[in-house]
Amino acid sequence: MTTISIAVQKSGRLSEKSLDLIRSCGIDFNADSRVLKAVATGFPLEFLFVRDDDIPQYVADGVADIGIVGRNEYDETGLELEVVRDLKFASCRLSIAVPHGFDYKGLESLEGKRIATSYPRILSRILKENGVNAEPVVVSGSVEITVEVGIAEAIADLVSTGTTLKMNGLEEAECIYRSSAIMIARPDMQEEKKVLLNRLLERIDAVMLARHQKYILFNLPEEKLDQAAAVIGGMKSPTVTPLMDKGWVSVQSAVDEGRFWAVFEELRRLGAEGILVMNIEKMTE
Ligand code: PRT
Ligand code: ZN
Repeated sequence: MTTISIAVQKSGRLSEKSLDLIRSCGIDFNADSRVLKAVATGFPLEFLFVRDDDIPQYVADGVADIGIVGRNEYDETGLELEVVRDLKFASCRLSIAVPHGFDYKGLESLEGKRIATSYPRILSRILKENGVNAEPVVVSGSVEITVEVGIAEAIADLVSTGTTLKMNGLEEAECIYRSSAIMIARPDMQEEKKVLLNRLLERIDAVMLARHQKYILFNLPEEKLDQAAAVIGGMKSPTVTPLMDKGWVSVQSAVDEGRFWAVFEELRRLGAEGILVMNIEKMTE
């Protein structure tokens, strides 16, 4: 039987969320065997637990068919694989940070300066696109101390909350690149494996779509139905059921999470009662 293999980070910022996503697709594995390899239950999939830096190369070499990795790690390798999904977790930005007192006015302020980074390929590309000549100083960790110790005048490092920069006396000057976890795949996968990948992607899409929606159920005076439907908007028309109470209906619909509170308040204003809100586990368009 054909199986596909997926490389995921063994331990780090991507691990839990990668595995949660796969578990939400009805695929699990025996946690005890999480050494290097594990065989999934519920889907013909094999896991490979490795360091994130190695994932793009493993996929390129065919050691794994697909992988979950930060876009930053993938872009930094310069490999050309297929990016099949943006999974939208582990979001971060690559930012230029400078010490207090550095008069930063844009990338041109970096002309002739040394910039410490773990992402020299991405940084060089952006500097080049902006016509700035600066010298990337490659360090593999603790980028934020390089200014203090005098090996660089500025840094380009990943930021999520900004706390690390502040703690090291640096100011975030400009975001130059955005990243989140992506799923990469070998471009030359066999047909049978492509079929499996598409089945997996269909499940991932259903989970990801559901994560951004809430299911809402409420009672409403029937005469307000058209207005309520306009407020909800959404993918399809809401389900409406008559109630025993004459002139009242029960309405159900999915609502975009980002608009949820605005919709909620507007429905209250229209006279909605007994509003029930539920998380959606899986969903298709
Ligand atoms: O051991 P292995 O090599 O597998 O893991 P790793 O240590 O290389 O990677 P890991 O687990 O730290 O990060 C994996 C991926 O998570 C990265 O490649 C990014 O795509 C993503 N990610 C998201 C981050 C961050 N947020 C992040 N904040 N990666 C690193 N950081 C670091 C950053 O380098 C800085 O040191 O966190 C610090 C800044 O955080 P804030 O919150 O203080 O701004
Ligand atoms: Zn790493």
